[in-house]
Amino acid sequence: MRYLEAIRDPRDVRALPAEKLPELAREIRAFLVEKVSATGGHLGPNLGVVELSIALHRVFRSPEDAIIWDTGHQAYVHKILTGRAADFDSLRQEDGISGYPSRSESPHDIVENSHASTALSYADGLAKAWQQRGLLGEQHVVAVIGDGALTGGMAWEALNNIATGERPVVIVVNDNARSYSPTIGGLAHHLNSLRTAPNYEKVMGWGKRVLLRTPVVGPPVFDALHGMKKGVKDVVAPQGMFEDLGLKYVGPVNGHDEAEVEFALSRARDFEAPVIVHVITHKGQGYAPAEADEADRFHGVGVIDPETGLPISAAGRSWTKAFSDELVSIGRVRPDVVAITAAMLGPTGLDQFAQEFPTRIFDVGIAEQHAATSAAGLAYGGMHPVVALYATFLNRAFDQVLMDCALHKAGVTFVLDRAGITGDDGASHNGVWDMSMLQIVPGLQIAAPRDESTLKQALREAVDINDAPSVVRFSKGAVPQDIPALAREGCVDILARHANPEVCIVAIGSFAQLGIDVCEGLKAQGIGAQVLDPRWVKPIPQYVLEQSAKATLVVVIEDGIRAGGVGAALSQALRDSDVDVPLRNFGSPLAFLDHAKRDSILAEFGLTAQAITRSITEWMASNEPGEIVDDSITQER
Ligand SMILES: Cc1ncc(C[n+]2csc(CCOP(=O)(O)OP(=O)(O)O)c2C)c(N)n1
Repeated sequence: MRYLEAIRDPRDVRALPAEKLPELAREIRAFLVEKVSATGGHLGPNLGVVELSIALHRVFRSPEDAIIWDTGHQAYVHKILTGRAADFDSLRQEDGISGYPSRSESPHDIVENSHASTALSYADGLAKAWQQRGLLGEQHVVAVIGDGALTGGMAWEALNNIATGERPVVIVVNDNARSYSPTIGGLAHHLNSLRTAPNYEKVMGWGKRVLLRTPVVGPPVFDALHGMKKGVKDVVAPQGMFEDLGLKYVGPVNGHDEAEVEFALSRARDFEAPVIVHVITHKGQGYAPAEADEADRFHGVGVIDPETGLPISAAGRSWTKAFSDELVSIGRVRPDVVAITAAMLGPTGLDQFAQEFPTRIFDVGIAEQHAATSAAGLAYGGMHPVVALYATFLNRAFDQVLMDCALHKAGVTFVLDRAGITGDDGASHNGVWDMSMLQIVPGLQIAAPRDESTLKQALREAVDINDAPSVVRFSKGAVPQDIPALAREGCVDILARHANPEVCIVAIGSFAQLGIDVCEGLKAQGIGAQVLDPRWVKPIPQYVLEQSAKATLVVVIEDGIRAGGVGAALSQALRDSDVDVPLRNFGSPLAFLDHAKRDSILAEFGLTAQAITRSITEWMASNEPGEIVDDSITQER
C-alpha cells in the first residue's frame, strides 16, 4: 500500500504523478476488498468508482469545490482519499465511520442522506447560494449520480432547473447500467444507446486523442469537442436527450481510464455552464467474485471471505424470504395480484414472484412516488398491486399514499421490509417513521406481524382489502420462531395472561417476544399482566381498547418513533372514549440515530425486557392505591 499510505488529503492525490495512478487504484481496490469483507458494506459500487473518485479529487479542490455523492453508498473511495483510510476497520460500527458521507466526519462530506436522487437538487441549491454570494466560478459544484438514481423523479426536477443554464454545475453520470440489478426504463435505454453506438465510440475515441494533443485548454477546446460531438452524435447515435434539455453532454468516457476521466472533468469544470459528463464504469470492477455476481455485483455485502466472496455465516430464514414465498403462493390463486418494486427486486424478495409471473411484475426504477400512484392506477384498472419497499423509502411517497391511494379508496398493499430500527446503515435507513406517518391517512390499515405465520396471514388479509390501502410491515433480518397465541379475540392475539392482569402490554410486531419477557419479569415481581398482539395496529382494534380500559396501566412497545405512533394513537382513542387509564409507550425517541448494531440501539433506548420491567415495576410501586390524602386544606393560607 505504498501510495495509499501516503494519502492524507486530496492534495496528496493531486501531487502523485499520473503514471503512479494505476498502482494507487490497484491498492485502493485491494484495500476495499480487505476492509469491506470484514465489516460488510457497499463493495461493488465502490470498486466501480475508484478511477472516477481519483480523477474527481485531482480536477476539483475539495472541500472548496463541492463534490456531492448521490445516495452516498459509493463514497468509500472519496473517504479514503480525504484522509479516512485508517478508520476503515470501524466502517459502519458503533462510534466508527459511517457507510455514507457524514458531515461530522469530514468537511469533504456534504450530503449524508442515503435516499437516492437528491444530489442534483442539492447541487442546484448550492450553486444558487454560491452565485448569490459571488463564490460561483471560484468554487465549483459537482454532483455524482448513478444511472439508477437518475431514474428518480427528483433528479429530473433538478435537471429541469439546472438546464436553464444560469449556473455552472458539473453532473457526473456514473453509468454502470445497474441499480442493484440492471437499471430499467426509457432512460436506461437511452444511456445504453449512447454507450453502445459502436461508430460513435470509435469516432469519440479519435476525437479525444486529437484533443488530448491540443495544448489549448478551456472553453474553446470544449466547444470544439462539444461541437464535434454533437455533429457526430446526430449521425451515429440517437438524438441526445440531455442536449435536448439544454445541457452540454460529454461522453461516453471510459470510467476505468483515469486519464480519460480527468480530461473530461477538467473540460467540464472550465466550461462555465451546466455539463453532463457520462462516465461508463463496471460495478465490482477488479474483484472476480463481484464481477461474476449476476444478481447485484456485490452491491451490498455482509461479512464475507475476501478470497471467495462467500458469506462467513449462513443467514437464517429472513422476513424477506417468508414474504417472498407467501406472495408467490398468493399469486397462484389470485391472478389479479401484481407486484411493484422500486429498483429493488432482489432485496425486497420480489425476484421469486418475477420469475413465476414475469408479466405481473413492474420495476419502476428508484421511483417510490410513481410506484404508489401507478399502483393506484392498477387498482382502478381491476388489479391488486403489492408494492414492496424498504420502510424508510415509503417516506418519499407519503402524499401519493394519502391522496392517490387513500382518497381514491385504492386497494393497494404496501409491504414494508426493514421496518423499525435497522442499525448499521445509520440515520436514513432506519424504518422508524411509517407507523407514525401513516397514522394520519384516513382508511389505511396497518398490520405488524410478529412471526412467519402472522406475516402470511396479514399478507392474505391485506390483499383482500380492495377499498383502501393496506400496509404490512416487518423487521430486517431473521424471522423468529412462531410465537403461538393463547387465544384470538377479533384480530387480536393474546400471547400471555396472568390471573389478574393489572398491566395490559400491547406488544407490536417483532416486539411480541419482548412483551412476553416483560410479562414474565412482572410476574416475578408479583405484578399480574397480559400481552396483546393487535396484529392490525391501525385502526386500534376494539378488543385492545376494552382490555386497556380495564387495566391499571397500559404499556405499548413498538419498533418505531413514539411520537405519533401506535402508543400515541391508543392513548388518543382511550381519551376519546373517556377512559383515562395511564399509558406508557416504549419506542424510539424523536431523533436521527447514528449507525450501530440494532441490539445496542435497543439497549440504549431501554427497549430490553429488564429495562421495561423495571420501569413498570417502579411505576406500579409509586402508584399503589393507598389512602387518599386531601392536602388541599392544609395548603390553603
Ligand atoms: C429513495 C431510495 N430508494 C431506494 C434506495 C435503495 N438503493 C440504494 S442504492 C440503489 C441503486 C443505486 O443505483 P445507482 O444510482 O446506479 O448506483 P450504483 O450502486 O449502481 O453505483 C438503490 C435502489 C435508495 N437509496 N433510495
